[in-house]
Amino acid sequence: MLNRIDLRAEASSPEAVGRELLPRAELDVEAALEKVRPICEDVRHRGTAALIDYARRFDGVSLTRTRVPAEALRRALDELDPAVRAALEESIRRARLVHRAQRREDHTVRVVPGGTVTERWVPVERVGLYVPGGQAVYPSSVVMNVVPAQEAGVGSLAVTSPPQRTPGVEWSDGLPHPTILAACALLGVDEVHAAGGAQAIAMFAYGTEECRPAKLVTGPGNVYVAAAKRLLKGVIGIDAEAGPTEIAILADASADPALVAADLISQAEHDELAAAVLVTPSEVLVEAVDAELAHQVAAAKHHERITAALTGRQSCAVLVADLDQGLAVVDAYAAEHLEIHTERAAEVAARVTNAGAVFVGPHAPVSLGDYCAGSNHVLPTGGCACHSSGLSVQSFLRGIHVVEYDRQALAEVAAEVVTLAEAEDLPAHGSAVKARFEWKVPPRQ
Ligand code: HSO
Ligand code: ZN
Repeated sequence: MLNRIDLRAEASSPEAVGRELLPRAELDVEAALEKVRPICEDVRHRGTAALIDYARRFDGVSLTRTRVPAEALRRALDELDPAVRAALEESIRRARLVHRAQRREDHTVRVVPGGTVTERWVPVERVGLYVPGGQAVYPSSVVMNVVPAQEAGVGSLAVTSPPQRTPGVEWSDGLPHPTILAACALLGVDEVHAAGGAQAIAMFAYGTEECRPAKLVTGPGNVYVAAAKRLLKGVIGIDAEAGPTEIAILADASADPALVAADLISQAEHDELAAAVLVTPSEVLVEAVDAELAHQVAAAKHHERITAALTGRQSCAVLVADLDQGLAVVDAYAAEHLEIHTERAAEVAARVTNAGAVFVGPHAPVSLGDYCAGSNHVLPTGGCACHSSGLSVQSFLRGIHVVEYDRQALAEVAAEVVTLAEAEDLPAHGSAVKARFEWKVPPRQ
């Protein structure tokens, strides 16, 4: 089922296996830019009226406002299935444990006597969190966005998610999915908007009558959301342009093919463009996983979507000469999620340098991380794990350097500042320091 790529004859140095080695799904954000530009401009000028028009056009619902009434949030929580509520509560509890530990303390370094630099960690004042709708409903993404923002101390939080019709729940017509509303209520988020796609990002960037502009927007979305983030990056801060989800599995002959197949399928379930990549030195394992896939995919609820993802060019089984080469390949690929199914998995995992999150051994599937490990599931895709991290408390903080020098401490380093300023041909920089000491304004001619 998976395309085969045989790298056994290739060199295994990281330079030799570049980022482009394995194919990735093509996500044409550039093409989407032209479509989203007029939408964003429209929201900028017409605010809520534009959002209402797009909700009719793209979501097929008629709204009178975007802000979800408090009563709807309360009702969604009241009507939430108790088992789902308990599971969300556990997910929140674990996520809080991990994210609370990410908080940063301010700290002061005494550089010289009389000269200090303090790093002050300050939360972003207002944040907009995007929760996708579409093929699936993601209350878990509410948790993964809101918990780190709250733990960072963000004062003002707004969630947005596309308006929709939920069969059997008429009161929520035109609102985000009731489970999304319930998750917001559970987390104490009281500002929720019914807006999706590029127009929702524009709402956060420019603000509307109902939604004060935010300073930062986070959360995954489709290609139009990614395009709007790219377009509005100067107006509002963004976390990342999320692409289709990816799972890579580094496995040896000790791996259980049924578990490997189940985990590949679990992420292929998201999207036809999702990538499932198996990297292994064992041909026997590749055969066994393929047999398992054929069997398990047929029984899966979303088998069409899964088949499209697993047979797409972005998914493959990669044969490597040994685990060293396997590590070089997965590092070059820099997957959003990387599972290690090998002997001494923790030792192998410790050698990985590029991955959004690493899942070690047979009892840590990606699905655990998607919901209840305590880790965050908003992770870098498309190879961005080689330079970026997943969402965390840090994503919602800024470190501000506060510089305090007394006269003596400044005097002691004045010559160096002047020398460097002159070396850069910026003498006014040096003059600003000299002005504190002997320097006088040259007399008028
Ligand atoms: N695997 C997705 C997150 C998710 N899975 C949400 C299920 N619900 C991207 O990391
Ligand atoms: Zn998932």
